[in-house]
Amino acid sequence: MSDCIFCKIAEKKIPSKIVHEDDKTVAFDDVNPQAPTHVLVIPKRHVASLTEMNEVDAGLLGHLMLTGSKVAKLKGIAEGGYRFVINTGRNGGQTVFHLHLHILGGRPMHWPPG
Ligand code: DGP
Repeated sequence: MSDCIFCKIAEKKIPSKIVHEDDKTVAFDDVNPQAPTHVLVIPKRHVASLTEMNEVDAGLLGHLMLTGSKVAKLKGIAEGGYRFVINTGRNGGQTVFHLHLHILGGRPMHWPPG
């Protein structure tokens, strides 16, 4: 989508620190990290949020999770543990409306989240 910042990151039209890329996803460092390691994994295809996904997207969603797990290993946080977050919609705290998986690690996480 032309005015979507994460589409522009996926298309390399704006710079980011890319950690991993394949034919379906791009993973890059969050510009405003909330933990020592904070990476976002996005589908290259524009999808506004998890709410827009349905049964035909099950493969892509699974791929997003497995890519997140791969990134956690690449970043060296898999052994210590990490957290996946998908903020969805207004009450979910979503601010960028292109589906993204947060991978947070490098410190103990709190529960419940804020
Ligand atoms: P969310 O609140 O779940 O929609 O998270 C959006 C995240 O995206 C937030 O942690 C900051 C990050 N972000 C926003 N704009 C940019 C950007 O231009 N580059 C990068 N690398 N991250 C961004």
